[in-house]
Amino acid sequence: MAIQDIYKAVTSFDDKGAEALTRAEVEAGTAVSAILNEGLIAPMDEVGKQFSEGILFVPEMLMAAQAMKAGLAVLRPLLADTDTKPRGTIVIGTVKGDLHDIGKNLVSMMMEGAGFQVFDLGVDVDSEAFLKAAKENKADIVALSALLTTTMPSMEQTVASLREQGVGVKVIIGGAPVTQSFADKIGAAGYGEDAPSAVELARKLMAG
Ligand code: B1M
Repeated sequence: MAIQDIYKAVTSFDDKGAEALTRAEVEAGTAVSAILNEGLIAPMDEVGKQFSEGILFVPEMLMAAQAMKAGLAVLRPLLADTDTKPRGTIVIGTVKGDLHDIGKNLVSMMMEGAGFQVFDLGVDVDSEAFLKAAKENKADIVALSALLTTTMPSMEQTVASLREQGVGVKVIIGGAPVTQSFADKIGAAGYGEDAPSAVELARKLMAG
């Protein structure tokens, strides 16, 4: 039994295995941070890379994310007791008027897998709710998803509202109809084409 077995369980979409192996590794006394970084986060980086290269597709990414989450559920209560600090805090949601959540959930899970603390507000989230959650949770990043051209203006409204209220968070956006030029136009800090690039972007923004 080794951390590499957890890594393999995630990359082979085995949620029961990921959970059982994570539990066994914890019981064996392995450092929680090592299990998290090498057993659960590292395989998601690999899955994200293979997705970008066209080797894996959305269903596989979702299955790997589920396996990662099964392992993460074992670690979550222990993380607060260790020196494992989250990489940053993210408030995420699908914007007002929009009920699509598969891509947003994927981004949310990958962010969690990458070591961020994630507050997922769900779908049809208005700018006030993003504002409130960003303040309450001292978010570093607010992540907005939209799948409809008709709901893209909700992104603009949310960016404007966060700016008007002086909440010093960085806003990142994504979703099928969204583009980098739209992100530039509305003053978002960045655009992620897919879940792995959203994670990469969030990491860069946290690095300054
Ligand atoms: Co809807 N729908 N839908 N739909 N739906 C689309 C988006 C559409 C393109 C279909 C079409 O006409 N070809 C079209 C939008 C047209 C447009 O505006 N340009 C459309 C429409 C019109 C509608 C309704 C209006 C239909 C109707 O009722 N007449 C309605 C709207 C409801 C509403 O939201 N108010 C509607 C409803 C639905 C369902 C409820 C049936 C269902 C959603 C179920 C759910 O999400 N729980 C649904 C679905 C499934 C789709 C399609 C088929 C698939 C979307 C999806 O989940 N893709 C979609 C057509 C399509 O895309 N092929 C369609 C998989 C997902 C993993 O990809 O969400 O793009 P995606 O996420 C990607 C990236 O975009 C990115 O990362 C993910 C991958 O790594 N990403 C981010 C997403 N969010 C990000 C945030 C980031 C960064 C990256 O940073 C913050």
